[in-house]
Formats: sequence, C-alpha cells, structure tokens
Amino acid sequence: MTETGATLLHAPRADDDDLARLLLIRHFELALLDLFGRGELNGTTHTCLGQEYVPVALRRLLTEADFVFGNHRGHGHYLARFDDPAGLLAEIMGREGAVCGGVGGSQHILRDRYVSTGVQGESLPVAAGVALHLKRTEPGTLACVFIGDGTWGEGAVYEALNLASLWRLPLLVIVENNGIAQSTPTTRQMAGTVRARAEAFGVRHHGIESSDLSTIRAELAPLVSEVRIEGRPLVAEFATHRLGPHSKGDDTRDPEDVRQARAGDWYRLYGEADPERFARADEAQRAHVDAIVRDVSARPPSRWEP
Ligand SMILES: Cc1ncc(C[n+]2csc(CCOP(=O)(O)OP(=O)(O)O)c2C)c(N)n1
Repeated sequence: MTETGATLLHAPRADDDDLARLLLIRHFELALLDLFGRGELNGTTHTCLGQEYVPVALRRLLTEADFVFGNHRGHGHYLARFDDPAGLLAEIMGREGAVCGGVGGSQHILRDRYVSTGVQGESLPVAAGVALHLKRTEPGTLACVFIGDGTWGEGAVYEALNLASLWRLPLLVIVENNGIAQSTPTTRQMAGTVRARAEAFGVRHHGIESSDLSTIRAELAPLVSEVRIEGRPLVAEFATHRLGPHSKGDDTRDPEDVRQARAGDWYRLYGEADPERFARADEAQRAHVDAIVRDVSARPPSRWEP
C-alpha cells in the first residue's frame, strides 16, 4: 500500500509503443536530474518519476482535437502528447529548437492544444472556459486538465467544477493524488475527500488504483465518452506516488514512505512482468535520451520571436 492507499502490486503490461513512451519519460527526467547535478540547467525541476503511467494511459483516450492542460509536474504530460523530447529539452535548456523559444521552461508550455502552467489551480477555470467553447463549436471534443491533490486547496478549482456541472461542460479533470503537496501530506491538509468534493457539485468521480494501462483505459473509456458526448464532467483520481522530492533536494518524507513508493514503482512492476523485453526497451530509451542530450547540449541558445 502507498501512503494514498494505492495497491499497485500486480503485474502490469504495455505494448511496445506504450512501453517506449513510459521509458522515454523516465529516462528524460533522470537525464534532467543529471544535467542539474552537473550545473547545466537553471532554476528547478519537478519530476513526475513514478507517475509517468498516468498521462501515458490517457494518451489513447484523447485525440488531437482535445485540449490538454498540464501543470508544474508536466514533462510526462507533454511527452505523452508529443513525441518531442528534443523540443522539450531545448526549451528547458534554452537552446535552438525550443518549443516556446526557451522562455517558458519546463512549466509554461504552449503548443497547439497543449497548455501548461506552474500556477496551481490556474488551469481549471481556463480549461472550463475552453470546454464551453468546444461544446459550442466542436461537439465531441473535451478539455483535459491534470492537477495534484494539493491543488484542491485552491478556490478556483471549485468555481470551475461548479460551472462545469451547471453548464454540462466536456471537462475531464485528472487528479494525480500522490499523497503529498510539496512537504505537506494530504492527510494533514485535506478535510473529506476529492470524491466528496466533486460529488458536492454533482460531478462524477472515479478512483483509479491500478498502474496497468489496459485496466485504466478500460475503466475510463466509457466515462470519457460520456464527458465528450453528454457533456458530463468527470474527476478521475489516480492513487499514485512520486518517487523523487517535490522539486530538487526538498524531500521531507519519512524514508519508509519513499521505500514503499519505490516498491510500487511501475518501472519495477513492468520490468518483473516481462524482463527481457523490458530490458531491451529500457536500454533503447536510455540511449535515445543520451543522444538527445548530446544533440541539444551542442546547440546554440534559443531566440524568442514574439
Ligand atoms: C498558486 C500557487 N501556490 C503555490 C505554488 C507553489 N507550489 C508549487 S507545486 C506545489 C504543491 C503542489 O502539490 P500538488 O497539487 O499535490 O501537486 P504535486 O506537486 O504533488 O504533483 C506548491 C505549493 C504554486 N505553484 N502556485
């Protein structure tokens, strides 16, 4: 059991494409930590290590016409949507080929129908507005927004849920409940539950305990379809865990909690389920990311064209 109560100790499976995407995100973020350690990156970074399977599971339930709103822990959100690690790394390093000219960094990205923000809670009202627009102009599409459990401390979340329910907006809220917000365990800052809060606004809630992509997709597919077709907003809450610190070097958790999170890591579970195929895919993505780091590091600085 994780600190959020997740039971992830079963053998999950992924096809080659999904496995490659999971491992790409894992090695991309490990490379970021390495670059930071070598003084090659400025600012900070929030890795989604341990949570990669959430956006990877979602990617086949979403279409290019849907909007996706990522958050501060958003590398996985971006890489699950775009096979563009070089563009993202260039953005983070401020090098040529950067997705947003190198001025957005890892937290503030705008590309096609993908938007991310480092400001907690900011995205939900914006996503609700976009969902209203989509309902009127492109029926069948939706706005999907990723938030953490700690972001339920922002009032804007409730304003957005209220209108999404009242106006029947095609809004899909993905909650990555990793049991902690920066240094505050969820149990010490949240009264009640995410489910009760969503249901208080008449918004359907679905909890997900698994890290198995096909299980997640089978559970969510009919609900996501209702979001699209009936304009019935949904809060899907993943009981997950982050392996690393909040950002860099600021881990206040009990070492036993970290040990438990590592024990339930999808990387270990997928590896044990299919060791040889996993090892090949793992090595391929490690080499792929190494090559991208070499390529992007050698590029000249990015230039921002307003
Ligand atoms: C409005 C606002 N307040 C504070 C912060 C600083 N901050 C960044 S992430 C974070 C905690 C977020 O916790 P949670 O929503 O649970 O997401 P997690 O980091 O666990 O993925 C805080 C307090 C912020 N980015 N925005």
